[in-house]
Amino acid sequence: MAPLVPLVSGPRTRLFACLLRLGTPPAGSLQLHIGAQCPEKSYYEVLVLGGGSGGITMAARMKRKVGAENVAIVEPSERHYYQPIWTLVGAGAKQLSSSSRPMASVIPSGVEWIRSRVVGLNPDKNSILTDNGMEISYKYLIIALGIQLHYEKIKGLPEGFDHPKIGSNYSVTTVEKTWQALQDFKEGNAIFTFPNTPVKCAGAPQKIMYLSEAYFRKTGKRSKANIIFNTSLGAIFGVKKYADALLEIIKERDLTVNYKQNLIEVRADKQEAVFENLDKPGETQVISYEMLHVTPPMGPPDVIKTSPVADAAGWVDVDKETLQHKRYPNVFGIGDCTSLPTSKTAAAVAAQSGILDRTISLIMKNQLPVKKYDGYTSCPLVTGYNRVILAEFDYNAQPLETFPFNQGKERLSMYIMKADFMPLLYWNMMLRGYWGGPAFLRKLFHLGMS
Ligand code: FAD
Ligand code: UQ1
Repeated sequence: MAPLVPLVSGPRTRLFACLLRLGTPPAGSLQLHIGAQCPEKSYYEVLVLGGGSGGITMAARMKRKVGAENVAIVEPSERHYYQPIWTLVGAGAKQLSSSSRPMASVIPSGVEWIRSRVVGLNPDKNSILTDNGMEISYKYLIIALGIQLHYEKIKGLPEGFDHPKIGSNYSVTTVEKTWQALQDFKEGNAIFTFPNTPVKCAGAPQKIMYLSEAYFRKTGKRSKANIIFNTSLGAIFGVKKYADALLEIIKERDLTVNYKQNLIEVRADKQEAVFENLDKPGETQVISYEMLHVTPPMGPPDVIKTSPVADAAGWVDVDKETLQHKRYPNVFGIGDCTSLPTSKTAAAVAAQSGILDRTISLIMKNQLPVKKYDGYTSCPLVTGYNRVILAEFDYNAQPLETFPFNQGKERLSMYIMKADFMPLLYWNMMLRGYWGGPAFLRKLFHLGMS
């Protein structure tokens, strides 16, 4: 383990080079909140990689701990996205504009926003590299780079999205195409896919199927639609209680589920999808579609995969209880980019943020981390325009329900929570570092029994 000392000469030289490359900015333009491509400093006590759900949440918490001037976030995107609402955008129940805000507005005030892409991690030197040639060093590093989408691993994509009848709720550029395809639907197969990789929000690929079915019913097209869920997995959901409830709905609504079917090609000009049978290598099936919803293959961000912080599969190799890196004690991970063996969701990020806050506080005081993450995650399974089954579970795939009623049932109250209450909680509490998940509510509702 390298000593925790800031770099001095190298980064300063590079900071100068960065300023030269970009030209002299107008006075004051390197201010926080506009975001700076050349950071004000080359060393931060806490450096956060990624300004998504985990990055902003942790920066807000770290600001309270060490002061805003000692925290920086490296993030190239101009906008911050609340991705969970894309399920409803794809179904026409919410506007895409409601899902994002300027990045500047969610960076905690006083925290520096370094508007660059991370291209290298060097944990042995306590530094990272950015795409504009900056080397930034840190005392503590929090990695929150999310999961990478790989539409290009499906032959015919992403260019196939230029054709009609195809959409994907997983990307800001394709989510409205789902809603368009739904409205354009006339007669034929509506196909929904689940790839042969880990994904974020494992329920989302099927939520849009239930919403589409409800839309077809509402618009009198249901009898003309053959609805098919082709999944690479061998089960509908990883937690038995919710899987049983979903299989009931699937039967009731006459939906077809084919297991171990992996989308490998889209011939968008002919409206054909090609699937490989994962149980019979080499066997493929071509299905014509009138509507196709693609959940892309996903994987760890390239920059992590090729760095020393990765595990064998490419994820940030953290302890599953403390979120501290297994080999670099001043490095931590949160969210979709980590090796944590739980379902990758914003709800999980919320719960992880409380644990990580506590872990880092103790490490900063040279004490051992004590608080243990139980793998809490949640997936509001939207099963219609006013119905949600609220799945909540832990590392052991055991239900860990917040409310004092059976969450395995479809409920209007849980739909309202997902569609209207969650966004408020996210923007106003979680991103400000005040929401560490519903464990306290669970204890309250269950009178301290769980
Ligand atoms: P993200 O929020 O994705 O943030 C990663 C950030 O890293 C991004 O801002 C990105 O620009 C930045 N970044 C990437 N590469 C670099 C780089 N090289 N350098 C610098 N920055 C970089 N969760 C729920 O809890 N409930 C739901 O109902 C739900 N539904 C979902 C539905 C859909 C369709 C989708 C797509 C997601 C859903 N999720 C849901 C999942 C949730 O959005 C993610 O799990 C959550 O956003 C993960 O947070 P994160 O910080 O790990 O990653
Ligand atoms: C949650 O905490 C969270 O993060 C803000 C979500 O992401 C959008 C969720 O979808 C859910 C369900 C939770 C859990 C919160 C409660 C009140 C059960």
